[in-house]
Parts: sequence; C-alpha cells; structure tokens
Amino acid sequence: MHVDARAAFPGLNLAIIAAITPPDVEAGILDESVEAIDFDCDTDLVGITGMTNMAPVGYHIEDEYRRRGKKVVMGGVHVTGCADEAHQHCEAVIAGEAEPVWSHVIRDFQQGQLQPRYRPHQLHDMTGYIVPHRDLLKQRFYLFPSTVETGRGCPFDCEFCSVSRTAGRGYRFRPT
Ligand code: B12
Ligand code: SF4
Repeated sequence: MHVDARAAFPGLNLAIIAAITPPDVEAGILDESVEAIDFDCDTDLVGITGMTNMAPVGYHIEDEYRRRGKKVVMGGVHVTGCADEAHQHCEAVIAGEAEPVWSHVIRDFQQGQLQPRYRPHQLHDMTGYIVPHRDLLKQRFYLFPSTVETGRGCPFDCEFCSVSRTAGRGYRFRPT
C-alpha cells in the first residue's frame, strides 16, 4: 500500500491493450489522474479510455493531441454506448472489447486505413487471457497497485447499469 498515492487503483484496460499490441509496436501508458500529460510526446497513435464522467476531459485531451497532428482512437465503456458522440473527437472509435479487434486497428493505422468504427461481433471468451503489462503503469502513484481481473459480465440487468449491456449478460471467468 503506497501512502503517497494519488489515486486508489490503476485501470487495467490500457495495460491489457499494451499486452495485445503487436510486438513490433512500442506501447506506453499515461494516466491523467496521477501524472501530467505531455501533449508533445513522440507517439504516432494515441488511444484513450474513460468512463462517462471522464468523457469531457477525454475529448479535450483528444482535441489537443489532434491539434498537434496526432491520430487518436478511443475505446472504453462510455464510447461503447456513445460512439457517434466520441467520433467527433477522434479518428476511430472501438465500441466494445479491444481483444478481438486491436491488432486490426494497428494494422489499419499502419496502412493509413483507419476505419471510423470497430465493433467486435462477439465477446472475448477470456481463454488465452494475456497478462496485463503492469510495468507500464506508474505503480507508486496508486494506493492499491496490484488489482487482478477475475471475470467480466453480469447476469442481472439493472436498468441504471451499463455492465450487462457492454460486458454481456452472464459471467465470463478468467481461467484460474
Ligand atoms: C474497477 C472499476 C472501478 C475502479 C477502478 C477504476 C479504474 N481506475 O479504472 C474504481 C473503484 C476506482 C472505480 C471508480 C469509479 N467507477 Co468504476 N468500475 C470498475 C469496474 C468494476 C471494472 C472496470 C474494469 O477495469 N474492467 C476491466 C477492463 C479491462 O474493461 P474495460 O475498461 O471495459 O476495457 C475493455 C474495453 O472497454 C476496451 N477498451 C477500454 N478502453 C479502451 C481504449 C482503447 C484505445 C481501446 C482500443 C479499447 C478500450 O478494451 C478493454 C479490454 O477488453 C466497472 C464495472 C464492470 N464490471 O465493468 C465499473 C464501472 C466502469 N465504473 C463506473 C463508475 C460510474 C465509476 C465512478 C464514476 C463511480 C463514482 N460515482 O465515483 C468512479 C470513477 C472514478 C474516477 N477516477 O473518476 C461505471 C461506468 C459507467 C459509465 N457509463 O461510464 C461502471 C461500468 C460500473 C457500472 N455499474 O455501471 N471503478
Ligand atoms: S453489475 Fe450492474 S447489472 Fe449487475 S448487479 Fe451490479 S448494478 Fe446490477
């Protein structure tokens, strides 16, 4: 437990995406909740995640990167439901889980053919789950740096909740 932490938990989504990024592509993670953003950093493609409460800030960050000529793609729970809104701020929206489509996004980007939408047709079955690249997270900035994802989805469908709609109406467990 880190007493000088700036946030409670690190998100694992970008660490998972880094782990499924083709090996010839270098990946890095910047968490705006714990560190300053370097808009002039040397990157070819920026991928942004966020929940609904973070979307306005996420869009602002995307606009700043794009003003500097960077290509931006966005994914996560908010844009999975609001892809048209998000697309006003980025080149491509990944509406759903990254695992089935991320290698296609990278390939299309490398060929200069990014599509406006990537919407996986099925949920990731959680077999062959790749260990997130936690080494890319600044672990000292989190109170509890060692989170573990055990499963996705929910069999209930509470009307106020997005989980069963975005992650499926049932449990998918990660193999022990
Ligand atoms: C863990 C968790 C937290 C943790 C950690 C959050 C963090 N740092 O990431 C804590 C407890 C801190 C937290 C807090 C909050 N949370 Co929360 N949280 C979750 C939970 C349980 C799991 C999220 C997760 O890590 N899933 C695993 C990852 C791998 O999945 P993922 O993020 O969806 O990413 C996948 C895809 O979306 C996609 N993807 C995601 N990003 C990107 C980016 C790119 C570029 C690409 C290509 C793809 C991609 O690929 C990924 C891999 O498949 C979900 C519920 C759930 N069961 O999903 C709620 C959930 C995300 N939380 C929610 C909410 C509302 C909050 C709070 C706003 C609550 C509050 N009122 O304070 C706060 C916000 C905190 C903040 N910093 O502002 C809502 C969000 C709803 C929405 N419309 O956005 C959810 C869905 C719960 C719900 N019942 O609705 N949360
Ligand atoms: S995750 Fe969402 S749908 Fe499932 S029980 Fe909790 S609030 Fe209801």
